Amino acid sequence: MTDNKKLKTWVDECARLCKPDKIVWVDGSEAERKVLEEEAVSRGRLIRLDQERLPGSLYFRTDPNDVARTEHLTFICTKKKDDAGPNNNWMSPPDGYRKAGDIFQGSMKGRTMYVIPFSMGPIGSPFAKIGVQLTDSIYVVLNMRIMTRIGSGVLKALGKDGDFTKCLHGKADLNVNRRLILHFPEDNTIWSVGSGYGGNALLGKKCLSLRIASWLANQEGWLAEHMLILGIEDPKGHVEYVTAAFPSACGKTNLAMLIPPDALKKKGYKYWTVGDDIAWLRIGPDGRLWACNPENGFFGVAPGTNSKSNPNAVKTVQRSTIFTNVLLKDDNTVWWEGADGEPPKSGIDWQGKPWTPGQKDANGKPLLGAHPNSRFTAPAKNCPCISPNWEDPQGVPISAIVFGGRRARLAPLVYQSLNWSHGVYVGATMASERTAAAVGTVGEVRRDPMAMLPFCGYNMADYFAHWLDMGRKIPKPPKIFHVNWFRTDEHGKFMWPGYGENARVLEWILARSRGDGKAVETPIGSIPTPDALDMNGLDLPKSTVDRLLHIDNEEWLEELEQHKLFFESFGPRLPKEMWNQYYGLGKRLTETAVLAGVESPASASSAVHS
Ligand code: OXD
Ligand code: MN
Repeated sequence: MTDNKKLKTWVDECARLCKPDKIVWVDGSEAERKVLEEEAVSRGRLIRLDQERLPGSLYFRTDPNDVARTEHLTFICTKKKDDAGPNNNWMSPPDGYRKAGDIFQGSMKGRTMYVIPFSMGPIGSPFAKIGVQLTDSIYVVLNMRIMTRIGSGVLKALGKDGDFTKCLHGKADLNVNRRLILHFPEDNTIWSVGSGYGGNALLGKKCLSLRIASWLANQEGWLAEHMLILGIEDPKGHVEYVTAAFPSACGKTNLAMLIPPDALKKKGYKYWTVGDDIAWLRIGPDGRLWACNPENGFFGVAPGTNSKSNPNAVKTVQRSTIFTNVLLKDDNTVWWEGADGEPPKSGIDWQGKPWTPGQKDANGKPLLGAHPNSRFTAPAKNCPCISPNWEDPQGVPISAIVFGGRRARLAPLVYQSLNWSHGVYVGATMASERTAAAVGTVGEVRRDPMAMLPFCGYNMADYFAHWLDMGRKIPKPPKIFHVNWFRTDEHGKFMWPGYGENARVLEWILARSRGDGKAVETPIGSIPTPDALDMNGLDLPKSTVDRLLHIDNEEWLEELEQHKLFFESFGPRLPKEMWNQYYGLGKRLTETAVLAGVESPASASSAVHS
């Protein structure tokens, strides 16, 4: 237990509200894991998978109405509505506590309340933040064991007077009409009720490590970002690190675990995963920006994961993994759409119903064995390419920050921003097109600044100001880039092969960060000269490379209109520097558009430099 008075008082308070039959303090031991698993399996909540082929692995189905993050039920509860900003749903703190309190009231009767002390970031690291989650879900406890560092070591680090994020979670009756995910940044508190889905219920992840952490980071002078962290080791053994932010369905986990193509591998480069979803960044004593992955595992999307798209992820989930809402095969292993090999002849689908391949629903649509958002929860240490430095308490130094979206047109394969402030503008105007898999019109562009739209715990106008401010404070800032793996040709086919081939772009990015690498200046930033990307072993016509790097001033001028509308939604709170960047881009585009009347836009602006 603990001698932290604040913690004891808070646990008592929550117990009085939720009225559990029993309170269990989670110590994080192996013996405890076995007891919890046994209990969940014997009560039919979890299924033990084939222990020879998937040792230590478990299977779980969520309620069919509880399979994804519910952004419309997610709120930032600040005293002033404007502090939450137009990017968030807002509720006043008294309303939030009252509404969720009514649902929590007595909701743990007949259940156990688990107390999970957890650390985001290695325990004791200068990056680390401590949280304590109360929950009535064993599934949540078992997932938190993988995704965070939990137990007695955390209580020790918390000590008698340490502060922590108060995270109260309860399943209640899993009713979508009685579900609320509330953040009270001014109280360092999260209340989540009515959902057992990871993104809503594992409170260390999106709720603490992004929404609350972004608020704290703004106050304390650091950054909490929706970014992967990747290490690239050169043939001499020197490792450089990049972070990259992409909206969902843009291949973040795949990029984090990238395996370069053979032609590049031969040069002796090695790729190392530090994190696949969240980066906390601080200014180091050497004046560079240093990053830490606050998580301890991967909560990855299963469908589409196979030995071609992500061989390292396939190896990562071979043991000690919890699979959620995938297809359960008759041999007690798992499958999902886009997994290796043929679909099984039969199985039990994510809703617990018998399934055979080719089954259709009443409207003739194929019935999926795995939910499109089905997940694996796997320990980071399982990953064959996990960086030897991934738990370094000081983090890893960052050479480049990469922003990216899914754009069929417009954005070139890669470009480098002019400087930090322009890089912030590039991140702030980031956008992605909706895919057929998502609700909404296909191709519709959604603004998703820094991939943080669903995760920024405060007014994004202030968030942009904070990014600009950080630029003024970092003596040796990383360079900022934008990539687009998703440009298509006139037949709608991707022009860039993606996956491991993205290493070709990363090599140029690192070269540029060191001050090498050939580039052409354009109105939107610097792009590689046609010979600057190493295309060895890749059979891509030069005309395709030219099209991948083409910048159409007219299209960009249209895009600029969208930036304007987006910026206007923040009113006067938007930093002036964002408008300066907007006017600067407009000016550069119009000037080169005039020149382009004589020459093509790319050649008109081609001031080659290296
Ligand atoms: C995630 C997400 O689960 O971004 O990582 O939704
Ligand atoms: Mn994410």
